[in-house]
Amino acid sequence: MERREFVRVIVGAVGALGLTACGSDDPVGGGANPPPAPPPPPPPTGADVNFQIEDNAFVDPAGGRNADATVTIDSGQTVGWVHVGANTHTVTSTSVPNGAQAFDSGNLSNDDTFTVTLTVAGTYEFRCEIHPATMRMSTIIVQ
Ligand SMILES: [Cu+2]
Repeated sequence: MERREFVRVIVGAVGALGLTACGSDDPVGGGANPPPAPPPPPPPTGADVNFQIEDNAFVDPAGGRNADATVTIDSGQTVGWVHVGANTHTVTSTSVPNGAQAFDSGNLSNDDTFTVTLTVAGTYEFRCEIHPATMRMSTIIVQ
């Protein structure tokens, strides 16, 4: 009689331990970890055409970089930039057609976006104010 009681106590203790160690809502429990989630895609800008901002280059949709990065839009269309790098960058106009507004994004971080709608025809040039020696002379042609 006494011995049977003892066995029941042991079984109960093991059961409780099992629940503690393997509970599905235990955040630090053992078992296989799920694979890490993939990084989210860059946010859409809603622009007609987008540059990507990498850490050493503005990149146009065709893959042109910096001085070779160019897009052509129609008057009234919107250009967007999506920051896909790690460091802080800006999108700052250095030259705009007569009568057009200069633009400056201020500091942008990863996943940030910036857009401008351009209505004055001509050639716009921009660079990164933080890295003017390397991220420069990209152009937008508005026709
Ligand atoms: Cu920069």
